Formats: sequence, C-alpha cells, structure tokens
Amino acid sequence: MPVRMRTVLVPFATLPLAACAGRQSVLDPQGLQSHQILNTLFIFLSLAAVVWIAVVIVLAVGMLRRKRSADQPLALHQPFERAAGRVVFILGLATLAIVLGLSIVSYAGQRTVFAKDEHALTLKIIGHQWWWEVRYEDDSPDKSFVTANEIRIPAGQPVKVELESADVIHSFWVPSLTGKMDLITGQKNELQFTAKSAGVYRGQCAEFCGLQHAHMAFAVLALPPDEFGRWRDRENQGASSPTDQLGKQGEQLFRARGCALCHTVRGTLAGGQLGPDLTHVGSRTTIAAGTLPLTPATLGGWIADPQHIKPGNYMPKMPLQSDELIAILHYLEQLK
Ligand code: HEC
Ligand SMILES: [Cu+2]
Repeated sequence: MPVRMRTVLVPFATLPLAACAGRQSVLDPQGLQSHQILNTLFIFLSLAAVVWIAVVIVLAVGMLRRKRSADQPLALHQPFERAAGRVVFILGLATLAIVLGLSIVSYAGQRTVFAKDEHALTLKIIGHQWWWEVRYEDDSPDKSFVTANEIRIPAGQPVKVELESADVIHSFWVPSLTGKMDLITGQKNELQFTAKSAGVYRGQCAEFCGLQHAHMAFAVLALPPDEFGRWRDRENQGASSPTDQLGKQGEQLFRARGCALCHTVRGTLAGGQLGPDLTHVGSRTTIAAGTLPLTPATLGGWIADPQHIKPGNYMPKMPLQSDELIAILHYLEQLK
C-alpha cells in the first residue's frame, strides 16, 4: 500500500477502537445490567459468527468441487436426492435448536436487566427540550428536591428511574450502565440499574427530539454511599443567601431581569418552572445539559448569550448590562 494512502486509512481503521473504553461505552460495562447486555450480545455474536463461517466454508467447497453439468440436468439421481433431503432436515433441526437456544439466552438476560428491587432508590426524570429535570422524591417533602442534568446515585445500590416527558419523546441512555428507555408524554416508563463502582458515566438522549437533541447529555455520578448521603443532605437545603454586596445585587437582578420567571432557586422568591432548577447550580460539573464544563467563563458566556452556545434552545438572550451580568454570575457561582 502506498505510504500516503496508509496515513489516510490507518486513523480510520483504528477509529472504532477509540470507542471501546471510557465513560460512555457498551463495550466497557460498569453496571450489572450493561454487563448482562454485553454477555448476551457476545453469545449471539459468537453463534452467528460460527453459523456464518460454516455457510461460507460449505459454499466455498461447493464452488471448488463444482462438476460440469450433466447431459440431462432435470433427471433425478435418487440416492443423492435422499442424502440431500436428510442434510436439509438435520440443518432445519439445528436452526430450530439455535433459535430456541438464543431465545432462552435472551429471556434469561432480560430477567437480569429488568429485575426489580423493592428497596431501590427512586428518582423521577423528566425530559425537556433539551435538558433533564431530575427529581429526588421522598415520602417526607422536606427530603425531596429537584436538580438538573446530573444524576448522583450511590454506587453498588440499585436505582430506579421513573421516566416522563414534558414535550416530545426522548430516550434515556447511559451505555456504561444499562440499555435505553424512552420518555413519553402521558406515560410512565421505568428502568432500574446498579453502578458496580464509583465513577462518572455519561448519558445521552437517544431519540431525536428536535434542534438541540445532540446537546442533550447528562452525567451519572456514582458516589460511595456515605458521600452520596452527605450530598443529599446538602442538596436538600435551600440556597444559601449571598454574603457580599455584589452577590446580593446579583440575587435582586436575577429577579428584576426576569431569570426568576423560568428558574427556581429554592429558599428565595425565584420559582419559575420553565428552565432547570438553579438552587445548587454552582456545584454542578456542566451546564446546558453537558454542552460545556461549568467554569466562571462558560457560565458567564451562557448567561450573556445562550443562543450562541445552543442555538434554538428555550432560554432567550436577555438584555443585560455588563455590570449586571457580573453581579448575576457572581450570585450563581455562590449557589453551591
Ligand atoms: C424563558 C425562560 C428563561 C429565562 C427568562 C431564563 N432562562 Fe435560563 N434556562 C432556560 C432554559 C429552558 C434552560 C435550559 C436550556 C438547555 O439546556 O436547553 C436554561 C438554562 C440556564 C442555565 C444552565 C443550567 C444548567 O444546569 O445547565 C443557567 C445557569 C441559566 N439558565 C441562567 C439564567 C439566567 C441568569 C437568566 C436571567 C438572565 C435566565 N437563565 C433566564 C430558560 C430561561
Ligand atoms: Cu433527544
């Protein structure tokens, strides 16, 4: 192969391998369910490969040993016909056995993937164009809270997510942990999964849901159970009031400039429901559904012009003076 062609082809040939590991991969399972799905895939794939190779070998032998056609092609050769009939019958039985066997493998796999645990931690997840509302609901309302685009769970414990949609059909998919499940308006779907160890796993909306579908990602953070408990206690509390002058000014501007019409900050007068809950936005790792990592620069850029970062999303560009922007940014950064 000419060197130039090789330099072009090699990166393409190795591209699929790049997807084999990392925090979003079905081939590197980190959950009980995704492990089972990979096992099932492996069994199906191996059997299909064996059948395919056998067919190709028989075909090759047939082609190599091909005889010249007889003088009377329509005349039947009885012993040969009988032998051929037997082969077809046996292969028919083998096909039946393989299909039955794979059905059993698939059924057994599904029993693990869709197993229900009574004591699972239950979350409600509501898909919006183009972000995820995450509700931790407890029997006592003072232990229930709402967050967005980030799902923190205890590692090693079963989690149940109840899935609904506020608008169109979305699909919840965390390849490293489990299979997909759709979020549909007016219907409650649910999915259970268990992260085997602590880590950060990436999820992605897997059903085309409009303009910014590709920017509708989320993170699942599996924490050691005691750390999860501490996080949950902290998240339960309302927003801390700003301590400095600039922060106080930011809190006022957050209401005066209309942000509070769409966003809730628990413990303040801001109670809008159209956008993500921002009570603890300062402690999230990304903004705008995984579009950007959360830093002062990206947060400021988002508030200044969300339509530039995520064109067509439902947060309008708000007319803000630069000192107002700085005050609001300073306020939001304190919402840890
Ligand atoms: C008309 C409703 C609306 C208004 C007004 C609005 N937002 Fe938003 N905001 C949204 C929506 C919807 C999103 C989610 C966008 C997405 O990711 O698709 C959002 C996202 C955000 C985010 C990112 C949150 C996250 O977790 O990703 C921040 C921060 C934010 N808005 C701050 C503000 C501030 C500050 C103002 C006032 C200057 C404001 N918003 C005004 C609707 C609004
Ligand atoms: Cu989508």
